[in-house]
Amino acid sequence: MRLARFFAVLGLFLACAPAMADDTSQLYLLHCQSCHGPDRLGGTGPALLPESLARIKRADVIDAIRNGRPASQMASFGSVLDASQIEALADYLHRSTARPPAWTDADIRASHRLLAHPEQLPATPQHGADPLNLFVVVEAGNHHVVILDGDRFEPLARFPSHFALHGGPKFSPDGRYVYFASRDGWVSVYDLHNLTMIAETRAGLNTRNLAVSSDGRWVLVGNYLPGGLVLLDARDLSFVKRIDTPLANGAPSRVSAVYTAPPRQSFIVALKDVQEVWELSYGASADFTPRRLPARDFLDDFSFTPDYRHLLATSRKAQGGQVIDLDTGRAIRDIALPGMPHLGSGIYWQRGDDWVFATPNISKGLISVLDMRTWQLIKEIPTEGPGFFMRSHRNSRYAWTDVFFGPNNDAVHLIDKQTLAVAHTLRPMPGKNAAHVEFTRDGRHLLLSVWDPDGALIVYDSHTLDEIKRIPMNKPSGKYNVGNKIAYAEGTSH
Ligand code: DHE
Repeated sequence: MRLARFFAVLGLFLACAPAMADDTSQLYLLHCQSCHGPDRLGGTGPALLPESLARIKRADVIDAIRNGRPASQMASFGSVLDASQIEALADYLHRSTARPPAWTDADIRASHRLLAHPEQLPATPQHGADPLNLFVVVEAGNHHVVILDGDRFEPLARFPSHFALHGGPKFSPDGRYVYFASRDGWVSVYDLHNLTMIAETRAGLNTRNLAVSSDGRWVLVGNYLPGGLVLLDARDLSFVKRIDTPLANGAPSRVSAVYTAPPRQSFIVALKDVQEVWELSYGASADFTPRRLPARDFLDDFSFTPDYRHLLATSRKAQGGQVIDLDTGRAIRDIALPGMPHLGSGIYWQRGDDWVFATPNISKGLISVLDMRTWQLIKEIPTEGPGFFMRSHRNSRYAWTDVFFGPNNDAVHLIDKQTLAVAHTLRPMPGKNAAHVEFTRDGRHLLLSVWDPDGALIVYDSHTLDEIKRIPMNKPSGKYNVGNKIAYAEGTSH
């Protein structure tokens, strides 16, 4: 009798008490683990670790649990869980796991999926469009990728991507294959000739980006969790080896980003937690032993001169940037850059007889323009707010840059490349964030993203600035023209 009363009271307590840690882990196991994995490392759904959710607001996590996510398998739990349970789950997901998450070589190997055999597929394009004028468009709002014919601006294919692609997709030297990295650690390779996925591998739990060697043989992946580098075979993404980074605070240093430097036949690596820049040769003696260049700071955002002799680098922690001679390994110049320049989105162009490099700034409303001979700052162009991306083309009179942050984030500025003044400000969809541009291969047209759930990809004539077409999309983010990318064309990202 006493026992029965005890359980009745306990039941009442459990029903009334706000969800507590143990209850919450049980809720997770009951409702979430079948898709997101028992250790929250991901499964059919993305990983739910603090590192994976760092960029997602608590309110958005609560909304996703309560209402589900449209166009995904994420169901709504609003009718199953009450408000306090949903909030407790959101907090639980932002807490570290009991055991530090691990992702071993065996895990990488086991994750590998070969979905098609390229040697059994036609070796020529099967879609009837110009293979060098295709666009790869990331539709971030619903984690999809669209392949667009860059002459007719018609989609040729649309397929789901892994959770939160980040960094530009990278291409094989002939433009046949495109490689994607998701923040969730998945790397995929897609055959643009046959519009089909070839393979995928999970290289880590939290990944920054990838680079493809200019000989098309290797894919190098930079990871935050676990830190370090993972080398894959570019043909089928099979695991080649892990390249450990130095220990920092007891764990391998996180990798901020990896890049390929074609004239040097090497990968360049930005390390988040140690003051070094690494160069890994993939040339004749491709043993991937790092050449370790000591740096004066933690450098985590890079750009390069066209010949890849010089590296431009900034630290998110310190102000300014520096130019490093990659041959000698020495910093040759400090650059006076205020705020938080986003060098990775910087571009260069010819101005008169000189070449200039311009970079947007994530924390200040300005574009910094540098003379590439002297590395002097020659102009700060005021904008309507901090920006993220910049683009141009050899045949375009303007450099396009967005206002990504703040109340004016619906504006894009067109900077005259010779006068360095804002020549036009467009508001393609007033009130909606306009960001990221990419030109067609010949530079006659450009595609602009309206980064909104009810957004669009807008095609402009780059000379008249007339709108040619509007393709509705859910948060289209980056888009990448195959021809411009494989030629490392002036004005686009590398
Ligand atoms: Fe990016 C490229 C770093 C946040 C969208 N981003 C890059 C690159 C770096 C970088 C180093 C170049 C690598 C490459 O292309 O392979 N990004 C960072 C950050 O450090 C930062 C500020 C914070 C973070 O936690 O990652 C950051 N980036 C964002 C975003 O919030 C954006 C807007 C949305 C998102 O997807 O997360 C974003 N980053 C992009 C895109 C590119 C990119 C679309 C490729 C641009 C291109 O044109 O090539």
